[in-house]
Amino acid sequence: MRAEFKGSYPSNQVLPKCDLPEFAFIGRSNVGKSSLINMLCNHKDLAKTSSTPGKTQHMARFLVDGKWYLVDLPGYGYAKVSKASRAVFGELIQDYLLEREKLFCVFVLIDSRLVAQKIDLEFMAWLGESGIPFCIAFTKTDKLKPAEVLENVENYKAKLLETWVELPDIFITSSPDKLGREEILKFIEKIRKE
Ligand SMILES: Nc1nc2c(ncn2[C@@H]2O[C@H](COP(=O)(O)OP(=O)(O)OP(=O)(O)O)[C@@H](O)[C@H]2O)c(=O)[nH]1
Ligand SMILES: [Mg+2]
Repeated sequence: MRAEFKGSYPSNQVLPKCDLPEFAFIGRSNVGKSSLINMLCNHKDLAKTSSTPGKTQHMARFLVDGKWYLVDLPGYGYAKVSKASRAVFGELIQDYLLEREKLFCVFVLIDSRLVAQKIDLEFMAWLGESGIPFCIAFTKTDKLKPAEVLENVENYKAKLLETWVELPDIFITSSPDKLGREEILKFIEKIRKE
């Protein structure tokens, strides 16, 4: 697998049009989006990571094998939130998600250590209302015991089933342990070929 950085963009308006499939990574600041992209690409610092939340402010695109893109989006829930509903998840994020024609699937990243957070549930509800396909990747599972991961994921599913009829595809990941890499890459391959 060969991944190359293709550019960083401050708004959806300046993002070049493209005909290749895109897979975007999104979630609260510091949840591990950039780390997961690096892990998938087998690359230590392709996407910039940081222990300070809010590191990724622009969207960055990485071309994989010349055939498809991984998109690293800024985190939500960190920058001060405007009252205008349009700005809840950031203008850049909403413009991109609503307008991108070749967006095949959004990976919503959830910190496996936390109980379901309102902002994530609202974000997924918004994706559903907007007809944007998504799946969930639980991050940082290396920080928990296996039994705790299972318990938290089961609780999360139960929470989702309070409002959703069906569960999305779910991936259990750890960036340092490379957990979930094969599963996610297989999933992307499958969607690309559909
Ligand atoms: N132990 C562990 N730490 C992780 C994992 N994923 C990310 N981290 C750490 O969490 C911090 C944030 O990771 P990033 O990948 O920069 O998070 P992000 O979601 O891109 O953050 P923003 O760009 O600020 O929204 C860094 O210190 C990472 O090393 C993981 O799976 N396990
Ligand atoms: Mg980031």
